[in-house]
Amino acid sequence: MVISYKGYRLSQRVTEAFWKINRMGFTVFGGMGVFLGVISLVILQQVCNFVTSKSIIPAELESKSESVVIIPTYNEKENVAAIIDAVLALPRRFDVLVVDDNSPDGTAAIVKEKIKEHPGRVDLLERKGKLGLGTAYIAGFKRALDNGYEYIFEMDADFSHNPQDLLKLYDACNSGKMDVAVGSRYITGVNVVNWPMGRVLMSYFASKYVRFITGLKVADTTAGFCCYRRKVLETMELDKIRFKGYAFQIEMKFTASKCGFKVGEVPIIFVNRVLGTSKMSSGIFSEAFFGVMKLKISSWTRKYPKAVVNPSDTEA
Ligand SMILES: Nc1nc2c(ncn2[C@@H]2O[C@H](COP(=O)(O)OP(=O)(O)O)[C@@H](O)[C@H]2O)c(=O)[nH]1
Ligand SMILES: [Mg+2]
Repeated sequence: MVISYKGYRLSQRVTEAFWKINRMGFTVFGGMGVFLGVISLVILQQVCNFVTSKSIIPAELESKSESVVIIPTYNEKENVAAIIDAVLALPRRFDVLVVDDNSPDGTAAIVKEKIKEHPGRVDLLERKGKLGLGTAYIAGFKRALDNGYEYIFEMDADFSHNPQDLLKLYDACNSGKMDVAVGSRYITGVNVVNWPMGRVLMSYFASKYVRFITGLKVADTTAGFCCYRRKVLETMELDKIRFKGYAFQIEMKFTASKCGFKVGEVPIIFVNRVLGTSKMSSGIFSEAFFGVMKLKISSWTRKYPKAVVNPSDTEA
């Protein structure tokens, strides 16, 4: 058991020494040992108070994170600092990787400030211009794999996705129930807040259409709030992913499922952005409409790499 205090964690060695001294005290002094244990806890608390006031290495820098949240941005200066802060404040450690497409509003400069504030926890991948959401994620996935992360998340910058739900997505994958956990708006009715009715209906029926054509057993196929286990992205041949907008999200889930991975859904509530503007265009909708048919047709001949089943995964 690791002892933490005010967000700081005692090193494994100090913790072990503390428990050993307490056990010895109990063995040697019997009931008196309990009293000594309480006294030593009080002393430990005072020491921690002193050390934290002098500042030692924070717990967040002590160990490397296994989770990274990729946030693609294009003109998100109103949201980017707040969304990074919200992710870093979660009770479990998630690092952040922003993929910015040279946003004219200076989003990248804000991220650079955050990197200085939180060294080792925030990263920025800068691209030359607006190249689309799909390629931004592919570039982000590659960097996340290179950096050794085990759980790799997709999330928008605009607070449509609640950072607290990252914990639910993490649990779904970490428990072994899913290899891809999709934050789903449509698994329990329609959980979309403040979108114009036309957009809700479009998104809902688009998901039904995708399900009908592809046979994918996912209610929210265009969702952009997901957790991928590392092995999924390693297996999927990322360079073969072709689409850029909503079709990209569909292609990712379809390909993961064709490779034999468990793609499941976790209910979330999606809230329309309050700050900044949407970057989605009508071209992205038509890409999705025809792209789905292309995906299905090409799947008849394509050989998908198969998921390697790890014996420890089947036990969970
Ligand atoms: N890097 C990058 N990010 C993008 C691009 N297009 C959209 N985004 C980001 O992708 C996320 C989702 O886009 P958004 O405009 O909110 O789409 P909507 O929620 O469907 O209206 C936001 O964080 C955007 O800043 C792009 O071409 N490149
Ligand atoms: Mg949005």
